[in-house]
Amino acid sequence: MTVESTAAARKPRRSSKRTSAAKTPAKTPQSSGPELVQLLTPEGERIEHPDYSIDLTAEELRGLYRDMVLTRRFDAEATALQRQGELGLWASLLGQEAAQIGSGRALRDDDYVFPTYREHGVAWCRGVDPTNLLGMFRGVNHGGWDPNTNNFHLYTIVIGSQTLHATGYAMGVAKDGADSAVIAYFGDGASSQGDVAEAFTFSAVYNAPVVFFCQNNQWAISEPTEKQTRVPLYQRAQGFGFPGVRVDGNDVLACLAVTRSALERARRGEGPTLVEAFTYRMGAHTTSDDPTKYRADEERASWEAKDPILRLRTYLENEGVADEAYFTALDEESETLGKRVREAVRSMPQPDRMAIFEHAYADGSALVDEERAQFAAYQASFAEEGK
Ligand SMILES: Cc1ncc(C[n+]2csc(CCOP(=O)(O)OP(=O)(O)O)c2C)c(N)n1
Ligand SMILES: [Mg+2]
Repeated sequence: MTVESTAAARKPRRSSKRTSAAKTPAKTPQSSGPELVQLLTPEGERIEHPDYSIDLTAEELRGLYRDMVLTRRFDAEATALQRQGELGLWASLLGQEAAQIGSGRALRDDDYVFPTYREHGVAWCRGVDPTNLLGMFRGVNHGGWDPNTNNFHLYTIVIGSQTLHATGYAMGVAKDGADSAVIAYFGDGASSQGDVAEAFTFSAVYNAPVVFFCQNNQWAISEPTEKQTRVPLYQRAQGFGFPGVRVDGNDVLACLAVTRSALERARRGEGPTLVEAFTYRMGAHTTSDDPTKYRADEERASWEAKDPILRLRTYLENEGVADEAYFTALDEESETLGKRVREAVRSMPQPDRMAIFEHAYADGSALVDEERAQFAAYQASFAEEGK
């Protein structure tokens, strides 16, 4: 936000009559300008940045492209499955592939990830099988994977709370003397939560090796970012005493470079960094939402021109890094993935009704035992009635 627009936003309104202009808060974020770290323009042109450089092999570049394409394909399949009644709900990551793949590929195996409910691309990078993400959305399990297998915590729906989990975990990593890092994903809306402010405070004071990766996708359901903040989100870090950086969240190279640098800083014991990945939620908040009720088609269209996958494809083609045969083979791989996901979802077994009582407490609880017994008796009553 510019100084002028901040002032405009604070100016008292002269008339009590609400005009449409008064309803629309001043625009906070800029999507370009010197503060935005970018290494690949929307036109697919490679540019340099004085603080962030990256040098990838042809294979690594193709790998990033493949990750984004397969993640988008998986996401489209999940949306379709919800529409077919196979999933109760789905939170699409459409448009956020570069932010997630770039940051996800910056991680080491021993780093630990605390995601929201939308980090399907990061899950992919961690090696969590995409079908495992769907059980919870189908309502047949309570998580779907063992977090410690891939150092990828379970999806977290309580907005912002995972930033505190990540901070506590990172403080533990530091106490262990390990040089691994922790990354917490959250959204622009979550940045308004007290949990996030507490996580910032604790991580700064304890110099915790954590990267706060905020995907500013411009919307928190129907609330635009400018209703969450008077300053660009990355600038919030300054008040807590650690660096903040805004990266083009649709530029996979920049997201990789910036996250890598923040993780290295954490490993060196220099504490947290806030990365604001400036991106856009191309789809609905979830399949239960209808964004046409609160945002204009032109907005989406303007972001389509910045599509993260198209710009990398243009670059790969222009540089001769990938040819037609490569893209055709990837299309086939995408279709195979879609088919595998469809089949896996449709054949997921019905859940064990008693499973909800498991894993609530590591050492059990008298109250949970009582509830388990009550529920078992209730279930058994149906069998009795049938006799
Ligand atoms: C503590 C809490 N408050 C409210 C909600 C309801 N809720 C679910 S998603 C959401 C918006 C989150 O927006 P943002 O942080 O920008 O993430 P995005 O969905 O855009 O990825 C809200 C308010 C919740 N899940 N948890
Ligand atoms: Mg958001």
